Amino acid sequence: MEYHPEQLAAKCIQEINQKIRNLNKLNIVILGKSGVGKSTLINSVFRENLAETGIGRPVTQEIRSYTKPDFPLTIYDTPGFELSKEQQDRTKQEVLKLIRDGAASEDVNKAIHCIWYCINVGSNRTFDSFEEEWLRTFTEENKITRVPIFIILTQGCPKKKALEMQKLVEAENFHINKVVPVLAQDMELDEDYTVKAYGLDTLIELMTSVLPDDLQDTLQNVQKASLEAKKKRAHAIVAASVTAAFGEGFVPVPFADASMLVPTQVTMLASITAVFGMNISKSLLTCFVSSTIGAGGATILGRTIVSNLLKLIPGVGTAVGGTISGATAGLLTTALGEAYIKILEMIFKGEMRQEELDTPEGKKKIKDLFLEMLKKKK
Ligand SMILES: Nc1nc2c(ncn2[C@@H]2O[C@H](COP(=O)(O)OP(=O)(O)O)[C@@H](O)[C@H]2O)c(=O)[nH]1
Ligand SMILES: [Mg+2]
Repeated sequence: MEYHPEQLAAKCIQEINQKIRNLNKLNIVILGKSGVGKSTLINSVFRENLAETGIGRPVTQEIRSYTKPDFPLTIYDTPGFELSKEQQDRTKQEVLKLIRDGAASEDVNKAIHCIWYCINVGSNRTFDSFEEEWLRTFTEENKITRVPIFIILTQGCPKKKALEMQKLVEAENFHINKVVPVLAQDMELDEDYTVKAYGLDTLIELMTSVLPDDLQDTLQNVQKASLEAKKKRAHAIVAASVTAAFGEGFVPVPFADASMLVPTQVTMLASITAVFGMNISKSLLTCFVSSTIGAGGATILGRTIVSNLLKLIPGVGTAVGGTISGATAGLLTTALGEAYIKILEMIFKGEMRQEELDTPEGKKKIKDLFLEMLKKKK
C-alpha cells in the first residue's frame, strides 16, 4: 500500500468532515430576563455567533431555537421570560415538556442536555422573589428528569459582589448542579480601568463534568472558551487511539505494511481536529504529514520511519526482521498526535497562521516538534 502525503491529507479532510457531520447534537436551554447577558454569554462561549442569527425559530409560544448548519449545537432561548407571570408559568411548562419529549425520544440529538439559568450580578442585589419561586418549583419538577442546571451569575462585576451573590444563591439549596459567576466580556469601568472577562473556562469545565461521553467531542468542538478542555480531550484521543491499535505493545507491527498504522493515525488526526473545531486546510495537513511520518512522495512507513526516525532517536526501538514492535508504533503515533495538538494550539492562540507552516521554516518547525515529542515519550 503506497501513501503520499497529499492523498493522506485528502483522506484526513474526508474523515474530519465525516467526524463533524456525525457529532451528536448538544442542546442547551438558556433562561433569564432580557438584558442579563444571555446573547453575550452564548457568543463568548461558542465559536459561532448563534445569538446574532436573528430572532430564531419558534419552537413553542415561549421558546425559540438557534442553530446553524453543520454546527452541532442548538440553543433554546426564552425571550419573553420577564414580561409577565403568565409567560413565566408558560415558559416553565413548555421547558419541562421540551425536556420530557426529548427524554421520551431516547435520541441523544433530541434530548435537552443542560439548562443555564442566568441572573445579572450588575443590576440585582439578588434575584427577585418571583424568580426564586420559579426556580424552586422548576428545579423540583426537574428532579425526575435530572437535566443538569447551572445558575450563571452574568456580568459578574465587581467580582466581590458576584461572589457574595454566589453564596446567597447557594444558600437557597436549589436542586441544581452549580452556581457559576462569569464575566463574558471585559468590562470597561473607567477609561483606565477594565475588568477582565472570567469564569467561562470554569463553565466549560463544569459542562465537561456533567455531559455524557457521547457529547464530549461535541462540547469541545463548539466551545471556544477553554483551550485546556480541548487539549485534555485531544490527549485522551491520542491515548485511546494508540491503545486501540497497538494494545499493550508487544505484538510486532510489520513496518512495510502501512495498512494498520496509517489509518489509525489518520483517524486520530481527524478526531483531534474535530475537538479543536478549526478549519484546517489540506495544505497544512499535507505539510504536517510530509514533515513527520513521510518525506515527500515516498512510502510513509517502512523505510522512512525505520531508516530515518529510529536512527535519529537512539533507544526508541529498532526494526527487527521487517517489523517494529507495537510499542514503537504506539510511540510514533503518540508523538504524531502530540505534535499535531501543539500545532493546533499555536494556531488557536493566534501565535501562528496556517499558511506559515507551508514554508521551509514552517516544515522544519513541524519536524523539530515531532522529534521533540518522540524524545519526550520514549
Ligand atoms: N462588558 C460586558 N457587557 C456585557 C456582558 N454581558 C452582557 N453585557 C452587555 O449587556 C447588554 C445586554 O446583554 P445581552 O447579551 O444582549 O442580554 P440578553 O438580552 O440576555 O441576551 C449588552 O449591551 C451587552 O453588551 C459582559 O459579560 N461584559
Ligand atoms: Mg439576547
